[in-house]
Amino acid sequence: MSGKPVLHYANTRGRMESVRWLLAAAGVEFEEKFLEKKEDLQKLKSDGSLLFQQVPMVEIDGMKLVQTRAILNYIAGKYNLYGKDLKERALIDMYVEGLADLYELIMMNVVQPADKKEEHLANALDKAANRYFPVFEKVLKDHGHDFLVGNKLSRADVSLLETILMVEEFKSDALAKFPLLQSFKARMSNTPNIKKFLQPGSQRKPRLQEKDIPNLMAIFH
Ligand code: GSN
Repeated sequence: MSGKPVLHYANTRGRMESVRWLLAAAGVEFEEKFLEKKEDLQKLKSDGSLLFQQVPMVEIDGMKLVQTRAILNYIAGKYNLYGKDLKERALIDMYVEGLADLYELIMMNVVQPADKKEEHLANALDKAANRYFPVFEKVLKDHGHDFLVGNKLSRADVSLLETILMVEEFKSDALAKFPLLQSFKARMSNTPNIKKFLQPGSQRKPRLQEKDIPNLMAIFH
């Protein structure tokens, strides 16, 4: 046993990517076991590894954790990325949940029917520009520190960077009107652990393409 966490999921972003991000930001090395076909998922199900017969599943500290949020909460707590008290944790939770809503909206664009894709994307980008990004621009301004909560890195900062980069994949100038988010992005991208994760060859996964969907459907449905 190497002692490293082992991530069980398909070789795609999906629900596991935020787990990869959080571990990488915490400087934790991890292994991945990729499900390549339905039988791989079936095997995990039949050997009792999946509490709800679903992945993501992460083997860590002798546990087989499932449910994405539970996994993220555990990693954030373990690696001190979850605030210093309940109030900081509440702020972090609000920021992370808001970002998760935006992330999911953008992520779902790939599965929209062809005649709805453009409208769906326009709505998602409008929400980014007019609902979510202004919130974080203001938080950075009012809070006055390099980080969203307290004066140290938290999982909220990691989620914000992950989400910004995802939005920029669809609209490269999405931060044009948000100078503090621009400097946040530059600063965060240059912290050693994250810088490493952003380099080619890391365990970060590429944006999901329409051509990848049939493979995933074959595993999960
Ligand atoms: O967030 C979570 O981990 C759960 N609330 C949902 C997990 C989930 O939906 N897993 C899917 C694959 S990821 N796709 O979106 C899954 O394991 N499906 C297989 C099945 O038999 O349900």
